[in-house]
Formats: sequence, C-alpha cells, structure tokens
Amino acid sequence: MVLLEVQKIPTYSLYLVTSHEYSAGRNTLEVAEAAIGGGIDILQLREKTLPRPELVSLGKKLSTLCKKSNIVFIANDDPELTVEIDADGVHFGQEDIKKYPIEKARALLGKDKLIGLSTHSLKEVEEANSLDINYIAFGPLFETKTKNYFLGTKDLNQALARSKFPVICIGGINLENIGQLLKLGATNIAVIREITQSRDITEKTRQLKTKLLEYKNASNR
Ligand code: TZP
Ligand code: MG
Repeated sequence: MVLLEVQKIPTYSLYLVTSHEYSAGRNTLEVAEAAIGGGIDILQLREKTLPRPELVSLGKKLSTLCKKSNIVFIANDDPELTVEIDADGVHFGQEDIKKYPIEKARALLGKDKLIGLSTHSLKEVEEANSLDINYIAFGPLFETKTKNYFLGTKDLNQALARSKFPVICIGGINLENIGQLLKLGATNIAVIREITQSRDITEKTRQLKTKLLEYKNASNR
C-alpha cells in the first residue's frame, strides 16, 4: 500500500498570500503563476471581495496549478471552500476560530489537511500550542496596508522559541527587511505586496527566495 506523504510546511519557505487589490491590475492567477516561477513554496488564496462563485472558480484553477507545481495551497478563512477547491489546508484568523472552532474544521478536513492560525502576541502564540493546528503566522511585524498596527521585531525571538509549530513571519516584509528577520531566527516568510505589487514578480520572488536559501544553507536545515 502506498501512503501519501502529507504536505507539511517546508523549512525556509516563502509563502505568498494573494490580493487582487494590490496586484497592479494583474489577475491573481497570473500573479500566482509568475510567483511560482520565482520559487514560492506556499500559496494562500485570500480574496476578501470576490463573490463566492468566482472564488470557487479561481480556487480550483489555483489548486490545479499548485498540485502541478508541488506548491502547498491554502484557502483563507473557509473550511468548506477548502474542501470544495481541494486545497491542502485552511488559514484562520483569531476571529474566525470564534465562529468556526478548530475541532469542527479538523473534523471536516481530516488529519491530512493543514490548519494555520494568525497570532499577534506571545499570549496567542502560547494559546495556539494547545490547538490541533499545523502552523502559526506571527505578525504584523512591520507596517502594512492591511492592518492598522504592527508589532515590531522585539517578540519574534520568543515567538519562535515558544511555538511548537512552524512560525510564518508576516506583515510589511520586503527585500530590505527580510534579512533582519532571518538573523533573528525566522525560517518562514509570508508576503503580499512585496511580490504582488512588484513590476517583475518572478524576479522579486527569486530574490526573496535567494535570501531564504542563503540562511537555509548556512544553517544546514
Ligand atoms: N496578516 C498579518 S499582516 C498581513 C496579513 C494578511 C498582510 C501582509 O501584507 P504585506 O503586503 O506583506 O504587508
Ligand atoms: Mg480570516
């Protein structure tokens, strides 16, 4: 019997969260294709304003693309959508899990799908340790358009030390400040605008990935 290996979060992964609003007029499918060409490891479909039928249609296309490219594919917010488009997992915010408990999502998705959770403080990082999830995001670390506050980097080291799950750093990360996070021990980086707004998406993705790989090679992980 062949057991399928569950897609886990690869170390030193580059994680792209989509946003049509910040894609300089390009559609999310073409942004995703270009970013996959540049070496992203994980793609999250996060299109808050798309009507559901369009979200399902786009999600199915991205799902097929990610499978073909061996990219982990995550749907934002919605476990039912995750099943419908056959994504590898779902990403929740703190508010989402009040409405849709993790246990309910796990029961629907099964043990092989990934569940990610946004955290914004060390308290939330520690609370996440008791949940049936697979990774956390921690941020926003720097100033960002989609949130009206940011944490700075002072707690990052502790977040990395205290989380039993892989930590994805997020929020205002760009080619200039990614090195600061990697020096502090970050091993996974998520971005929206640094990739989606760049003129040459594939090249910018490659440059971000190169930074991650420099640290990966130095750490032998
Ligand atoms: N969660 C925390 S910060 C953020 C999300 C979805 C947005 C990150 O976007 P950007 O453009 O990389 O700052
Ligand atoms: Mg959410």
